[in-house]
Amino acid sequence: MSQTRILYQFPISHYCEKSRWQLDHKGLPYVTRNLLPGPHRVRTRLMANIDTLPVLRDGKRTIGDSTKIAYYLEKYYPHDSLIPAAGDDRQKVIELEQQFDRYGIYVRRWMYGLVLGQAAVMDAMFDPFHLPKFIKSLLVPITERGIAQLYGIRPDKVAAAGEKVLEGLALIERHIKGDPDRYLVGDKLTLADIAAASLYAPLLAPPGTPWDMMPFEQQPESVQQALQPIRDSAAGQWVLRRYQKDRVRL
Ligand SMILES: N[C@@H](CCC(=O)N[C@@H](CS)C(=O)NCC(=O)O)C(=O)O
Repeated sequence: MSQTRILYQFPISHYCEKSRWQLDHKGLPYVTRNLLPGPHRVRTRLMANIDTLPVLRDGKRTIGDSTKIAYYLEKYYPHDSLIPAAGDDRQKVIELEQQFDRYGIYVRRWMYGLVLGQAAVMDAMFDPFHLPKFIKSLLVPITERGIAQLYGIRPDKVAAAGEKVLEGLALIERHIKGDPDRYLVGDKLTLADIAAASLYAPLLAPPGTPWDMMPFEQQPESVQQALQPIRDSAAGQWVLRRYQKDRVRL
C-alpha cells in the first residue's frame, strides 16, 4: 500500500504540511512527490481537477484539497481519529478547521510579504529538485513574480493580512485559555489543532519543518521584530509545543 499512497506536494506549503501531519499521526505510510510550482497545475488538473496542492493518491482514489483529504482519511482510516464522533466537540473541531484554513491564506500572504525576495525562500522551494544552477536562476524570478501575483503580495493587502494573522492567534489563545499545553477542543489532539499548528507553522519555523531552513536568528532585524511578538505569545508557544509533543513523523 505504501507504494501506492502518494502525497503530491510543495514541501514548503503549509497546507501540504497539514496533510503530512495527519498521515503521520495515523501511521499511514506514504511517499511524497514534489511538483514544480507552475507546471504543477497540469498534474493537479489531470488528477483532481484543481489548481492547488496537496493532492493525495491512495491506491485507485485521488483526493485534492487538504480538507477533503482530512475527511477522506478519517472515513477510510478511522483509527487514531482526529474528529470527535458526535456532539458539540465534533462541531467545534469542524468549525475551527475551516476557520484556520482561511487564516492559512493570510499567514501565507503576510509571511511572503516579510520574506519574499530572500534567497532562502527560493532555496527551500527549489532545493528538493536538485536543478542545475542555470535552470534555477531562470525559474527564481518567474516564481517570485508568480507568487506575488497569485497570493496578492502588495503592501496594502499584506498589512491587512497581518491583522487577520493576529485574529487567528487570538482565536487559538481563547480556546487554549492562554495555556500552551492545552488542546483547542477537549483533551487530545484533533484536526483543529493540526490545522491551526501547521497553518501557523511558517511563522514559528518549528525544528524539523521545511521552514527551519529560514531560522529566526538569521532573519533581518525588521523580520525578527515582526515575528518576535508572535514567538512570545501563548499562541506562538502553543504552535511550538504542538510540534514538540504531537508532531510524530513516520
Ligand atoms: N484549500 C486548499 C489550499 C491549498 C493551497 O492554497 N495550496 C497552495 C500552496 S500553499 C498551492 O498549491 N498554490 C498553487 C496554485 O494556486 O497554483 C487546501 O486546503 O488544500
